[in-house]
Amino acid sequence: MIAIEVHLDADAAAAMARDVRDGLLAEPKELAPKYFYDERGSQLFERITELGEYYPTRAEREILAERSAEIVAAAGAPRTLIELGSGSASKTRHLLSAMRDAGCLHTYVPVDISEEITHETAESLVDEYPGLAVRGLVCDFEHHLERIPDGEGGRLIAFLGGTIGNLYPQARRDFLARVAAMLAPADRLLLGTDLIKEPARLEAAYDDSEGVTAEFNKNVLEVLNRELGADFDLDAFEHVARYDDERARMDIRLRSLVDQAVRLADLDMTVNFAAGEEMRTEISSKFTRERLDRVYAESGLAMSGWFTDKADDYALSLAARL
Ligand code: AVJ
Repeated sequence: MIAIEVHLDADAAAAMARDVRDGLLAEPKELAPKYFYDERGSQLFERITELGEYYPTRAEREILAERSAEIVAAAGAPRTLIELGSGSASKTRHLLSAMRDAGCLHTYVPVDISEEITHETAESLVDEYPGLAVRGLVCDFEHHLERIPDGEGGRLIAFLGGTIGNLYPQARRDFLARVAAMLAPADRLLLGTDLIKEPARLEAAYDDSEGVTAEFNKNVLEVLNRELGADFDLDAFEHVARYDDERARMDIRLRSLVDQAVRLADLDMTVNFAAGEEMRTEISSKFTRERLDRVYAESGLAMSGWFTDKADDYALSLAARL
C-alpha cells in the first residue's frame, strides 16, 4: 500500500553554493528562505507555529478542522489528495478524514524534501486509514512538479501553510502556471494564504517577544557556516521584520551590527558587510480575495472556493484550470 519514489538532486550542494554566491554578490544581498530549514531550522519553525503572535498555522488548522467536508465537496469528492510540502501531514488528516467520510478516499500522494518524514507519515497514515494507498514523492517540488502521478476520479492538490507567500511575483506566476498545466478539468488546487491585516499584528507575528523568529532567521547563517565553511558571527547580526505596505508583504532581513568581513571557505569568497547593511532572507506575501483572483487569473487558474477562519486572518482557496 506504500510506494515512495526519491528524486533528490545529486548536485543539491552545488546548487546551494551557486545560489548563495549569487545572493551574496547581489546588491542588496539576499539569501533564499529554503536554506532556513535544516534540522534546527525546522524545529525553530515548529516553535514559531506555537507562538501566541504567530496566528497563521492555528487559523489554517481551524479552517481544516471545521470546513474540510465542505472543501472536499466543493472540490468534487476527489479520489486522490496530493500534498506539496507534506511534512508530518498533521493538518492533512482533516482532509483525509473528510474524503473517507465522503466515500471518495483512495490515494494520498505526499511530496516532501525529507525522505525520513515521508516514510514515517506514510506508515502512520496507512494504519489510520485502512485501504489507503500512499504514493510518496521525495523531491523539491519546485523542480519536480511534473513527476506527480496522474489520477482518475479527480485530484486535490494541497499547498498549505502559506509557503506560496515566499515566492516573488514572477516565480509565483511560473509555479502556479505549472500547477495549472498539470490540472485535469476535474482537479482542484487548494492553496493556503495569509491575509492582509494591520501591520502591527503582521510585524508581531514575524518578530515575536520570545525571539524565536529572530533565532530562526539567524539560523540560516549557521547553515552557511556548516555547509559552506563560512564564519558568520550570529551575534554580529540582528533580526529585522518589516511590513511593506505597497507590495503587501513581510520583508525579513538580517542587519549587520558592525563593519565586518565574512569568509566563505568553500566558495573561496570574502564578503564585506557595512554596519547597518541589511540582507534579505525572506518575503512573506499577504493577500486579499481580489488580489488572489488576479494571481490565479495570471496563471491560467480561476478561484472556485474561498474558506477563511472566523477572524478572517487566513484563507484556503480552491482553484481550477481556466
Ligand atoms: C513557512 C513561509 C509560511 O512566511 O509565515 C514564519 C515562514 N518565517 N516566520 C511564513 C516564517 C518567519 C512562514 N512560511
